[in-house]
Amino acid sequence: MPASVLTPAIRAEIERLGHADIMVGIPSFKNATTIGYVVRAAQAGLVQYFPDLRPIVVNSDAGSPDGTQRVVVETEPPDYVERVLLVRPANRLQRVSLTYPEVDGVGGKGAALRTIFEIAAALEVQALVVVDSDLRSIVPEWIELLAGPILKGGYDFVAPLYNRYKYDGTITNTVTYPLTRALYGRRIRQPIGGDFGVSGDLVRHYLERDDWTPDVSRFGIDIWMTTVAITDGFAICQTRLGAKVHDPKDPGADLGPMFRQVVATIQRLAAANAEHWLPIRGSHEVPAYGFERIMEPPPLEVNTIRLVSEFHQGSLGLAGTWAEMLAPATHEMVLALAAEAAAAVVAAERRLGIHAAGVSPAGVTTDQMSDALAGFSFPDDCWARVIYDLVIATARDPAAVDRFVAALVPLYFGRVGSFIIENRGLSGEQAEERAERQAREFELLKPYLVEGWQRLVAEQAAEQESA
Ligand SMILES: Nc1nc2c(ncn2[C@@H]2O[C@H](COP(=O)(O)OP(=O)(O)O)[C@@H](O)[C@H]2O)c(=O)[nH]1
Ligand SMILES: [Mg+2]
Repeated sequence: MPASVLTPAIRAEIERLGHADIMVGIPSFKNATTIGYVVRAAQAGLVQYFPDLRPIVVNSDAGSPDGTQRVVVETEPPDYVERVLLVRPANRLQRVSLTYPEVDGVGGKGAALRTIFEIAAALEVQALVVVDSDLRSIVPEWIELLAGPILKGGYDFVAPLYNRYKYDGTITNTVTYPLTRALYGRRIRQPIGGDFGVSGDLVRHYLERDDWTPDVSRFGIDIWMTTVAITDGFAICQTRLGAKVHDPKDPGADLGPMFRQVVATIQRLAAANAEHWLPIRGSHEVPAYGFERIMEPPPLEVNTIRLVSEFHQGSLGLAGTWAEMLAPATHEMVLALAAEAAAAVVAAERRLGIHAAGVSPAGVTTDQMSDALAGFSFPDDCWARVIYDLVIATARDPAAVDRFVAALVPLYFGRVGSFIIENRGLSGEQAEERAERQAREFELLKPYLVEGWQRLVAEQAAEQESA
Protein backbone atom coordinates (compact mmCIF):
# COMPACT_ATOMS: atom_id res chain seq x y z
CA MET A 1 0.00 0.00 0.00
CA PRO A 2 1.39 3.47 -0.83
CA ALA A 3 2.53 5.40 2.23
CA SER A 4 -0.13 7.21 4.20
CA VAL A 5 -0.11 10.96 3.73
CA LEU A 6 -1.56 11.79 7.13
CA THR A 7 0.20 14.23 9.44
CA PRO A 8 0.91 13.33 13.10
CA ALA A 9 -1.83 15.76 14.17
CA ILE A 10 -4.45 14.01 12.00
CA ARG A 11 -3.26 10.64 13.29
CA ALA A 12 -3.72 11.82 16.86
CA GLU A 13 -7.22 13.01 15.96
CA ILE A 14 -8.07 9.58 14.51
CA GLU A 15 -6.75 7.94 17.69
CA ARG A 16 -9.07 10.14 19.72
CA LEU A 17 -12.09 9.37 17.50
CA GLY A 18 -11.58 5.59 17.62
CA HIS A 19 -14.27 4.09 15.40
CA ALA A 20 -17.26 5.13 13.31
CA ASP A 21 -19.86 3.31 11.21
CA ILE A 22 -20.83 6.00 8.74
CA MET A 23 -18.92 9.08 7.61
CA VAL A 24 -19.78 12.10 5.53
CA GLY A 25 -16.67 13.63 3.94
CA ILE A 26 -16.78 17.17 2.55
CA PRO A 27 -13.83 18.54 0.51
CA SER A 28 -13.64 22.31 0.42
CA PHE A 29 -11.72 25.25 -0.96
CA LYS A 30 -13.05 28.72 -0.21
CA ASN A 31 -16.66 27.69 0.40
CA ALA A 32 -17.39 29.74 3.54
CA THR A 33 -20.68 31.06 2.18
CA THR A 34 -22.17 27.66 1.34
CA ILE A 35 -20.57 24.96 3.48
CA GLY A 36 -22.55 25.70 6.67
CA TYR A 37 -25.75 24.56 4.99
CA VAL A 38 -24.07 21.42 3.62
CA VAL A 39 -22.77 20.53 7.09
CA ARG A 40 -26.21 21.00 8.66
CA ALA A 41 -27.86 18.88 5.96
CA ALA A 42 -25.25 16.13 6.42
CA GLN A 43 -25.67 16.13 10.19
CA ALA A 44 -29.44 16.06 9.90
CA GLY A 45 -29.29 13.17 7.43
CA LEU A 46 -27.05 11.12 9.71
CA VAL A 47 -29.20 11.75 12.77
CA GLN A 48 -32.52 11.25 11.02
CA TYR A 49 -31.77 8.19 8.91
CA PHE A 50 -29.06 6.37 10.84
CA PRO A 51 -29.79 7.01 14.55
CA ASP A 52 -28.28 3.68 15.62
CA LEU A 53 -24.94 4.04 13.83
CA ARG A 54 -21.83 5.86 15.05
CA PRO A 55 -21.68 8.90 12.74
CA ILE A 56 -18.96 11.39 11.85
CA VAL A 57 -18.68 14.42 9.56
CA VAL A 58 -15.17 15.27 8.28
CA ASN A 59 -14.38 18.45 6.38
CA SER A 60 -11.11 18.21 4.45
CA ASP A 61 -10.13 21.77 3.54
CA ALA A 62 -7.34 23.25 1.44
CA GLY A 63 -6.47 25.80 4.15
CA SER A 64 -9.01 28.26 2.72
CA PRO A 65 -8.30 31.90 3.59
CA ASP A 66 -12.03 32.77 3.69
CA GLY A 67 -12.84 31.07 7.01
CA THR A 68 -14.39 27.90 5.54
CA GLN A 69 -13.09 25.80 8.45
CA ARG A 70 -14.33 28.27 11.05
CA VAL A 71 -17.83 28.05 9.51
CA VAL A 72 -17.71 24.25 9.79
CA VAL A 73 -16.65 24.33 13.42
CA GLU A 74 -19.08 27.08 14.38
CA THR A 75 -22.15 25.87 12.47
CA GLU A 76 -25.04 24.64 14.66
CA PRO A 77 -23.96 21.63 16.72
CA PRO A 78 -25.58 18.21 16.31
CA ASP A 79 -27.96 18.75 19.25
CA TYR A 80 -29.59 21.53 17.24
CA VAL A 81 -30.45 18.91 14.64
CA GLU A 82 -31.79 16.53 17.30
CA ARG A 83 -34.01 19.32 18.58
CA VAL A 84 -35.50 20.30 15.21
CA LEU A 85 -35.92 16.71 14.04
CA LEU A 86 -37.13 15.29 17.37
CA VAL A 87 -34.70 12.39 17.12
CA ARG A 88 -32.62 11.02 19.99
CA PRO A 89 -29.71 9.19 18.38
CA ALA A 90 -27.93 6.38 20.21
CA ASN A 91 -24.50 7.84 19.47
CA ARG A 92 -22.97 11.28 19.63
CA LEU A 93 -22.25 12.81 16.25
CA GLN A 94 -18.58 13.71 15.84
CA ARG A 95 -17.53 16.65 13.69
CA VAL A 96 -14.01 17.46 12.49
CA SER A 97 -12.54 20.08 10.17
CA LEU A 98 -8.91 19.78 9.15
CA THR A 99 -6.43 21.03 6.58
CA TYR A 100 -5.46 18.12 4.36
CA PRO A 101 -1.81 17.42 3.49
CA GLU A 102 -0.78 17.47 -0.18
CA VAL A 103 -0.11 14.17 -1.94
CA ASP A 104 3.41 14.13 -3.47
CA GLY A 105 3.42 17.91 -3.38
CA VAL A 106 0.04 18.29 -5.09
CA GLY A 107 -3.13 19.69 -3.49
CA GLY A 108 -6.67 19.74 -4.86
CA LYS A 109 -10.02 18.03 -4.53
CA GLY A 110 -8.47 14.57 -4.91
CA ALA A 111 -5.86 15.21 -2.23
CA ALA A 112 -8.71 16.30 0.06
CA LEU A 113 -10.51 13.03 -0.66
CA ARG A 114 -7.34 11.04 -0.09
CA THR A 115 -7.29 12.28 3.51
CA ILE A 116 -11.01 11.50 3.79
CA PHE A 117 -10.36 7.93 2.54
CA GLU A 118 -7.53 7.42 5.01
CA ILE A 119 -9.63 8.60 7.92
CA ALA A 120 -12.59 6.47 6.81
CA ALA A 121 -10.34 3.40 6.58
CA ALA A 122 -8.71 4.07 9.95
CA LEU A 123 -12.11 4.50 11.65
CA GLU A 124 -13.30 1.32 9.88
CA VAL A 125 -16.51 2.86 8.54
CA GLN A 126 -18.98 0.69 6.62
CA ALA A 127 -20.14 3.53 4.40
CA LEU A 128 -18.58 6.80 3.29
CA VAL A 129 -20.65 9.55 1.70
CA VAL A 130 -18.84 12.38 -0.10
CA VAL A 131 -20.66 15.62 -0.93
CA ASP A 132 -19.49 18.93 -2.43
CA SER A 133 -19.34 22.04 -0.28
CA ASP A 134 -20.95 24.40 -2.82
CA LEU A 135 -24.29 22.55 -2.91
CA ARG A 136 -27.51 24.50 -2.55
CA SER A 137 -29.90 21.65 -3.23
CA ILE A 138 -28.66 19.02 -0.77
CA VAL A 139 -31.27 17.90 1.79
CA PRO A 140 -30.84 15.42 4.68
CA GLU A 141 -32.37 12.63 2.58
CA TRP A 142 -29.31 12.70 0.28
CA ILE A 143 -27.33 10.99 3.04
CA GLU A 144 -29.81 8.12 3.10
CA LEU A 145 -29.94 8.01 -0.70
CA LEU A 146 -26.13 7.78 -0.96
CA ALA A 147 -25.45 5.46 2.02
CA GLY A 148 -28.64 3.33 1.95
CA PRO A 149 -27.66 1.23 -1.09
CA ILE A 150 -24.38 0.35 0.66
CA LEU A 151 -25.79 -0.41 4.10
CA LYS A 152 -29.05 -2.02 2.96
CA GLY A 153 -28.34 -3.21 -0.57
CA GLY A 154 -24.76 -4.47 -0.50
CA TYR A 155 -23.55 -2.01 -3.14
CA ASP A 156 -20.00 -0.64 -3.08
CA PHE A 157 -20.33 2.46 -5.24
CA VAL A 158 -23.31 4.79 -5.50
CA ALA A 159 -23.20 7.38 -8.28
CA PRO A 160 -25.59 10.34 -8.24
CA LEU A 161 -28.43 10.93 -10.68
CA TYR A 162 -29.66 14.47 -10.80
CA ASN A 163 -31.64 16.92 -12.84
CA ARG A 164 -29.07 19.47 -13.96
CA TYR A 165 -29.73 22.53 -16.02
CA LYS A 166 -29.18 21.68 -19.69
CA TYR A 167 -25.98 23.80 -19.89
CA ASP A 168 -24.48 22.51 -16.61
CA GLY A 169 -22.29 19.41 -16.48
CA THR A 170 -20.65 20.00 -19.87
CA ILE A 171 -17.56 17.83 -19.17
CA THR A 172 -19.93 15.04 -18.14
CA ASN A 173 -22.14 15.43 -21.19
CA THR A 174 -19.37 15.72 -23.78
CA VAL A 175 -16.82 13.21 -22.46
CA THR A 176 -17.20 11.29 -19.23
CA TYR A 177 -20.75 10.00 -19.73
CA PRO A 178 -20.53 8.91 -23.38
CA LEU A 179 -16.97 7.58 -23.12
CA THR A 180 -17.49 5.63 -19.88
CA ARG A 181 -20.68 4.18 -21.32
CA ALA A 182 -19.14 3.18 -24.66
CA LEU A 183 -15.88 1.86 -23.20
CA TYR A 184 -17.18 -0.13 -20.25
CA GLY A 185 -20.80 -0.70 -21.24
CA ARG A 186 -22.35 0.89 -18.15
CA ARG A 187 -24.78 3.77 -18.36
CA ILE A 188 -23.59 5.82 -15.40
CA ARG A 189 -25.14 9.19 -16.17
CA GLN A 190 -23.01 11.22 -13.71
CA PRO A 191 -19.57 9.62 -13.47
CA ILE A 192 -18.08 12.85 -12.06
CA GLY A 193 -21.06 14.23 -10.17
CA GLY A 194 -19.01 14.82 -7.03
CA ASP A 195 -21.57 13.33 -4.63
CA PHE A 196 -20.91 9.63 -4.06
CA GLY A 197 -21.45 6.75 -1.67
CA VAL A 198 -18.52 4.34 -1.21
CA SER A 199 -18.35 1.12 0.86
CA GLY A 200 -15.59 0.52 3.41
CA ASP A 201 -14.23 -2.24 1.14
CA LEU A 202 -13.97 0.08 -1.84
CA VAL A 203 -12.32 2.81 0.26
CA ARG A 204 -9.61 0.34 1.27
CA HIS A 205 -9.26 -0.74 -2.35
CA TYR A 206 -8.77 2.88 -3.47
CA LEU A 207 -5.96 3.26 -0.94
CA GLU A 208 -4.25 0.12 -2.21
CA ARG A 209 -4.14 1.19 -5.87
CA ASP A 210 -0.76 2.42 -7.07
CA ASP A 211 -1.91 4.77 -9.83
CA TRP A 212 -2.60 7.92 -7.82
CA THR A 213 -1.29 10.56 -10.26
CA PRO A 214 -1.12 14.36 -9.75
CA ASP A 215 -4.35 14.71 -11.75
CA VAL A 216 -6.09 12.28 -9.38
CA SER A 217 -5.10 14.66 -6.57
CA ARG A 218 -6.98 17.38 -8.45
CA PHE A 219 -10.25 17.07 -10.39
CA GLY A 220 -9.28 13.69 -11.87
CA ILE A 221 -10.46 12.07 -8.63
CA ASP A 222 -14.12 11.57 -9.55
CA ILE A 223 -13.59 9.78 -12.86
CA TRP A 224 -10.80 7.74 -11.26
CA MET A 225 -13.15 6.58 -8.46
CA THR A 226 -15.90 5.67 -10.93
CA THR A 227 -13.63 3.90 -13.41
CA VAL A 228 -11.82 1.90 -10.73
CA ALA A 229 -15.19 0.82 -9.27
CA ILE A 230 -16.20 -0.46 -12.73
CA THR A 231 -12.98 -2.12 -13.87
CA ASP A 232 -12.20 -3.71 -10.52
CA GLY A 233 -15.60 -5.38 -10.30
CA PHE A 234 -17.38 -3.52 -7.51
CA ALA A 235 -21.18 -3.47 -7.25
CA ILE A 236 -22.44 -0.17 -8.65
CA CYS A 237 -25.78 1.62 -8.56
CA GLN A 238 -27.12 5.13 -9.07
CA THR A 239 -29.33 7.15 -6.76
CA ARG A 240 -31.94 9.80 -7.58
CA LEU A 241 -31.06 13.02 -5.79
CA GLY A 242 -33.30 15.51 -7.60
CA ALA A 243 -31.94 18.84 -8.78
CA LYS A 244 -28.24 19.69 -8.54
CA VAL A 245 -27.84 23.36 -7.71
CA HIS A 246 -24.31 24.60 -6.97
CA ASP A 247 -21.93 27.48 -7.76
CA PRO A 248 -22.46 28.17 -11.47
CA LYS A 249 -19.56 27.95 -13.93
CA ASP A 250 -19.30 29.21 -17.48
CA PRO A 251 -17.44 26.51 -19.44
CA GLY A 252 -15.43 29.02 -21.52
CA ALA A 253 -14.25 30.94 -18.47
CA ASP A 254 -14.00 28.41 -15.62
CA LEU A 255 -13.65 24.86 -16.84
CA GLY A 256 -10.38 24.65 -18.82
CA PRO A 257 -8.14 23.25 -16.02
CA MET A 258 -10.84 20.91 -14.72
CA PHE A 259 -11.42 19.60 -18.23
CA ARG A 260 -7.71 18.87 -18.68
CA GLN A 261 -7.43 17.03 -15.36
CA VAL A 262 -10.57 14.95 -15.88
CA VAL A 263 -9.87 14.09 -19.51
CA ALA A 264 -6.18 13.25 -18.97
CA THR A 265 -7.30 10.86 -16.23
CA ILE A 266 -10.04 9.15 -18.25
CA GLN A 267 -7.65 8.83 -21.20
CA ARG A 268 -4.86 7.37 -19.09
CA LEU A 269 -7.29 4.85 -17.59
CA ALA A 270 -8.64 3.96 -21.04
CA ALA A 271 -5.12 3.25 -22.28
CA ALA A 272 -4.45 1.06 -19.22
CA ASN A 273 -7.74 -0.86 -19.43
CA ALA A 274 -7.85 -1.94 -23.09
CA GLU A 275 -8.28 -5.64 -22.34
CA HIS A 276 -11.29 -4.64 -20.28
CA TRP A 277 -13.11 -2.55 -22.90
CA LEU A 278 -12.03 -4.17 -26.19
CA PRO A 279 -14.66 -6.94 -26.04
CA ILE A 280 -17.53 -4.71 -24.90
CA ARG A 281 -20.24 -3.63 -27.40
CA GLY A 282 -23.37 -1.69 -26.52
CA SER A 283 -24.25 -0.85 -22.93
CA HIS A 284 -26.75 -1.61 -20.21
CA GLU A 285 -28.59 0.30 -17.53
CA VAL A 286 -27.21 0.62 -14.02
CA PRO A 287 -29.87 0.13 -11.31
CA ALA A 288 -31.22 3.33 -9.77
CA TYR A 289 -32.28 3.74 -6.15
CA GLY A 290 -34.66 6.33 -4.75
CA PHE A 291 -37.94 7.89 -5.70
CA GLU A 292 -38.33 9.78 -8.99
CA ARG A 293 -37.94 13.58 -8.98
CA ILE A 294 -39.35 16.29 -11.20
CA MET A 295 -37.65 19.43 -9.85
CA GLU A 296 -36.16 21.75 -12.47
CA PRO A 297 -32.79 23.35 -11.67
CA PRO A 298 -32.38 27.11 -12.26
CA PRO A 299 -30.96 28.28 -15.60
CA LEU A 300 -27.33 29.19 -16.21
CA GLU A 301 -25.91 31.81 -18.58
CA VAL A 302 -23.09 30.86 -20.93
CA ASN A 303 -21.12 33.03 -23.33
CA THR A 304 -21.68 30.98 -26.48
CA ILE A 305 -19.87 33.39 -28.75
CA ARG A 306 -16.74 33.08 -26.68
CA LEU A 307 -16.90 29.28 -26.85
CA VAL A 308 -17.23 29.17 -30.63
CA SER A 309 -14.60 31.88 -31.05
CA GLU A 310 -12.09 30.04 -28.82
CA PHE A 311 -12.57 26.97 -31.00
CA HIS A 312 -11.50 28.92 -34.06
CA GLN A 313 -8.64 30.65 -32.17
CA GLY A 314 -7.39 27.20 -31.12
CA SER A 315 -7.16 26.12 -34.74
CA LEU A 316 -4.72 28.97 -35.40
CA GLY A 317 -2.17 27.94 -32.80
CA LEU A 318 -2.80 24.25 -32.29
CA ALA A 319 -3.34 22.76 -35.74
CA GLY A 320 0.07 21.08 -35.49
CA THR A 321 -0.82 19.29 -32.26
CA TRP A 322 -4.26 18.44 -33.66
CA ALA A 323 -2.53 16.80 -36.63
CA GLU A 324 -0.45 14.71 -34.21
CA MET A 325 -3.34 13.53 -32.07
CA LEU A 326 -6.15 13.12 -34.64
CA ALA A 327 -6.55 10.77 -37.56
CA PRO A 328 -6.03 12.64 -40.88
CA ALA A 329 -9.73 12.49 -41.80
CA THR A 330 -10.80 13.77 -38.37
CA HIS A 331 -8.19 16.53 -38.53
CA GLU A 332 -9.51 17.69 -41.86
CA MET A 333 -13.11 17.72 -40.61
CA VAL A 334 -12.14 19.69 -37.53
CA LEU A 335 -10.25 22.35 -39.49
CA ALA A 336 -13.27 22.82 -41.76
CA LEU A 337 -15.49 23.22 -38.68
CA ALA A 338 -13.08 25.77 -37.18
CA ALA A 339 -13.32 27.85 -40.37
CA GLU A 340 -17.12 27.68 -40.13
CA ALA A 341 -16.86 28.75 -36.49
CA ALA A 342 -14.90 31.86 -37.45
CA ALA A 343 -17.51 32.85 -40.02
CA ALA A 344 -20.35 32.18 -37.56
CA VAL A 345 -18.75 34.42 -34.91
CA VAL A 346 -18.21 37.31 -37.33
CA ALA A 347 -21.82 37.07 -38.51
CA ALA A 348 -23.18 36.80 -34.95
CA GLU A 349 -21.20 39.78 -33.71
CA ARG A 350 -22.39 41.85 -36.62
CA ARG A 351 -26.01 40.85 -35.99
CA LEU A 352 -25.77 41.67 -32.30
CA GLY A 353 -23.58 44.74 -32.78
CA ILE A 354 -21.04 43.53 -30.21
CA HIS A 355 -17.60 42.10 -29.85
CA ALA A 356 -18.11 39.33 -27.33
CA ALA A 357 -15.04 37.13 -27.35
CA GLY A 358 -13.34 37.27 -23.97
CA VAL A 359 -15.91 39.10 -21.88
CA SER A 360 -19.56 38.38 -21.34
CA PRO A 361 -21.26 41.26 -23.11
CA ALA A 362 -23.62 43.01 -20.71
CA GLY A 363 -27.27 42.56 -21.54
CA VAL A 364 -26.80 39.88 -24.19
CA THR A 365 -28.29 36.56 -23.14
CA THR A 366 -27.17 33.03 -23.94
CA ASP A 367 -30.24 32.57 -26.12
CA GLN A 368 -29.59 35.76 -28.11
CA MET A 369 -25.99 34.73 -28.74
CA SER A 370 -27.06 31.20 -29.66
CA ASP A 371 -29.75 32.49 -32.04
CA ALA A 372 -27.18 34.71 -33.72
CA LEU A 373 -24.84 31.73 -34.11
CA ALA A 374 -27.56 29.38 -35.37
CA GLY A 375 -26.25 27.17 -38.12
CA PHE A 376 -22.91 26.43 -36.53
CA SER A 377 -22.76 22.77 -35.61
CA PHE A 378 -20.03 20.41 -34.41
CA PRO A 379 -21.59 17.03 -35.26
CA ASP A 380 -21.87 14.10 -32.82
CA ASP A 381 -19.92 11.65 -34.94
CA CYS A 382 -17.03 14.06 -35.50
CA TRP A 383 -16.78 14.63 -31.74
CA ALA A 384 -16.81 10.90 -31.00
CA ARG A 385 -13.97 10.42 -33.51
CA VAL A 386 -11.96 13.20 -31.86
CA ILE A 387 -12.27 11.53 -28.47
CA TYR A 388 -11.49 8.06 -29.85
CA ASP A 389 -8.48 9.36 -31.80
CA LEU A 390 -7.21 10.78 -28.54
CA VAL A 391 -7.48 7.39 -26.82
CA ILE A 392 -5.19 5.95 -29.49
CA ALA A 393 -2.80 8.93 -29.47
CA THR A 394 -2.50 8.71 -25.68
CA ALA A 395 -1.72 5.00 -25.81
CA ARG A 396 0.88 5.60 -28.53
CA ASP A 397 2.59 8.40 -26.65
CA PRO A 398 1.61 8.40 -22.94
CA ALA A 399 4.05 11.21 -22.14
CA ALA A 400 2.17 13.55 -24.49
CA VAL A 401 -1.23 13.20 -22.82
CA ASP A 402 -1.13 16.59 -21.07
CA ARG A 403 -0.14 18.37 -24.28
CA PHE A 404 -2.88 16.58 -26.25
CA VAL A 405 -5.53 17.26 -23.65
CA ALA A 406 -4.57 20.95 -23.49
CA ALA A 407 -4.97 21.08 -27.28
CA LEU A 408 -8.38 19.42 -26.92
CA VAL A 409 -9.76 22.29 -24.80
CA PRO A 410 -10.68 24.55 -27.77
CA LEU A 411 -12.31 21.57 -29.50
CA TYR A 412 -14.35 20.95 -26.34
CA PHE A 413 -15.36 24.62 -26.39
CA GLY A 414 -16.52 24.23 -29.98
CA ARG A 415 -18.46 21.11 -29.16
CA VAL A 416 -20.11 22.69 -26.09
CA GLY A 417 -20.92 25.82 -28.07
CA SER A 418 -22.63 23.67 -30.68
CA PHE A 419 -24.54 21.72 -27.99
CA ILE A 420 -25.83 24.98 -26.49
CA ILE A 421 -26.79 26.46 -29.85
CA GLU A 422 -28.69 23.31 -30.83
CA ASN A 423 -30.41 23.00 -27.46
CA ARG A 424 -31.42 26.63 -27.05
CA GLY A 425 -35.13 26.09 -27.56
CA LEU A 426 -35.31 22.67 -25.92
CA SER A 427 -36.68 21.61 -22.56
CA GLY A 428 -34.40 19.84 -20.08
CA GLU A 429 -35.94 16.55 -21.09
CA GLN A 430 -35.34 17.17 -24.80
CA ALA A 431 -31.74 18.24 -24.15
CA GLU A 432 -31.31 14.99 -22.20
CA GLU A 433 -32.46 13.09 -25.29
CA ARG A 434 -29.71 14.86 -27.29
CA ALA A 435 -27.11 13.77 -24.76
CA GLU A 436 -28.41 10.21 -25.09
CA ARG A 437 -28.21 10.43 -28.87
CA GLN A 438 -24.58 11.48 -28.64
CA ALA A 439 -23.84 8.59 -26.26
CA ARG A 440 -25.40 6.17 -28.73
CA GLU A 441 -23.14 7.67 -31.42
CA PHE A 442 -20.12 6.80 -29.26
CA GLU A 443 -21.39 3.21 -29.01
CA LEU A 444 -22.05 3.05 -32.74
CA LEU A 445 -18.49 4.20 -33.49
CA LYS A 446 -16.86 1.86 -30.98
CA PRO A 447 -15.61 -0.41 -33.81
CA TYR A 448 -13.68 2.63 -35.11
CA LEU A 449 -11.89 2.80 -31.75
CA VAL A 450 -11.26 -0.94 -31.62
CA GLU A 451 -9.81 -0.95 -35.15
CA GLY A 452 -7.56 1.99 -34.30
CA TRP A 453 -6.39 0.16 -31.21
CA GLN A 454 -5.65 -3.05 -33.11
CA ARG A 455 -3.68 -1.08 -35.72
CA LEU A 456 -1.63 0.48 -32.94
CA VAL A 457 -0.93 -2.90 -31.34
CA ALA A 458 0.19 -4.29 -34.72
CA GLU A 459 2.39 -1.23 -35.33
CA GLN A 460 4.01 -1.61 -31.93
CA ALA A 461 4.61 -5.33 -32.48
CA ALA A 462 6.26 -4.61 -35.87
CA GLU A 463 8.47 -1.97 -34.23
CA GLN A 464 9.52 -4.49 -31.57
CA GLU A 465 10.43 -7.01 -34.20
CA SER A 466 12.55 -4.61 -36.22
CA ALA A 467 14.25 -3.28 -33.05
N1 LIG B 1 -9.98 20.55 -0.47
C1 LIG B 1 -10.15 21.02 -1.71
N2 LIG B 1 -11.36 20.95 -2.23
C2 LIG B 1 -11.54 21.43 -3.47
C3 LIG B 1 -10.49 21.98 -4.23
N3 LIG B 1 -10.99 22.38 -5.41
C4 LIG B 1 -12.32 22.06 -5.38
N4 LIG B 1 -12.63 21.50 -4.21
C5 LIG B 1 -13.96 21.05 -3.76
O1 LIG B 1 -14.46 20.10 -4.65
C6 LIG B 1 -15.86 20.25 -4.77
C7 LIG B 1 -16.24 20.39 -6.24
O2 LIG B 1 -15.67 21.57 -6.75
P1 LIG B 1 -16.46 22.51 -7.72
O3 LIG B 1 -15.54 23.65 -7.99
O4 LIG B 1 -17.79 22.84 -7.14
O5 LIG B 1 -16.56 21.61 -9.01
P2 LIG B 1 -17.81 21.13 -9.92
O6 LIG B 1 -19.07 21.41 -9.22
O7 LIG B 1 -17.53 19.66 -10.10
O8 LIG B 1 -17.65 21.89 -11.19
C8 LIG B 1 -16.25 21.43 -3.92
O9 LIG B 1 -16.67 20.92 -2.66
C9 LIG B 1 -14.95 22.19 -3.77
O10 LIG B 1 -14.88 22.92 -2.59
C10 LIG B 1 -9.21 22.02 -3.64
O11 LIG B 1 -8.23 22.50 -4.23
N5 LIG B 1 -9.09 21.53 -2.38
MG1 LIG C 1 -19.76 22.64 -7.83
